[in-house]
Amino acid sequence: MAVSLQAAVSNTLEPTIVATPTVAVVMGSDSDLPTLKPAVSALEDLGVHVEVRVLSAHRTPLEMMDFARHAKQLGFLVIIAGAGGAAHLPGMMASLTTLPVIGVPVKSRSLSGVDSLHSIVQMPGGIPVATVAIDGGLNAGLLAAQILAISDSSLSERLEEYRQQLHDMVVAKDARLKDLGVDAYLDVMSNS
Ligand code: AIR
Repeated sequence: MAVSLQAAVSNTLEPTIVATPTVAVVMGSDSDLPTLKPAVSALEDLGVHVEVRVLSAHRTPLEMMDFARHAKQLGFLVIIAGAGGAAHLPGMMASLTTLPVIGVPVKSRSLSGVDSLHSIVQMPGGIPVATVAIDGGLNAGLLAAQILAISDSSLSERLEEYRQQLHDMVVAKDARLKDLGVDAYLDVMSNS
């Protein structure tokens, strides 16, 4: 999907120019990148343009605000925001833009991501964040693609193909399990 090139107009920071951006994948720390990588890969595999940024609601609040306020002008259509612990990034981004925001709770060391999940999912009425599972980067990417596919029929077809591949994979596993039996199937699984 071609989106025209636009520069951000910012009072506080230098404008960022993004080439044909569609989905912004933002995270509170680079330590969140492994969780967000499946979102980036899924979108790129589906031919969707992605821009990836580290923006912390607590450590770089002004940069986070600037990006969220200008995301629409920059040409983004959907924002995926991942954070862990006191994970305020998705909600704060959602409060600053009417673009759809998909929140990804990142698994934290102390509380296994339940803190992140609760911080993201319990938004007040009026400011929605579509929250996926803890470490649900892949589904965030797919959900963003499904939102874009509403107005992009070729992307919609690629998503149908992806679903068909998922279906065929499970059917093949079922046939193999029937063929090998439980013990041999588990042996093959543990050796692969
Ligand atoms: N974080 C960063 N700024 C605000 C928050 N909530 C989160 C990051 C990361 C966690 O703090 O999203 O999941 C730990 O970050 P770090 O940089 O210490 O690894």
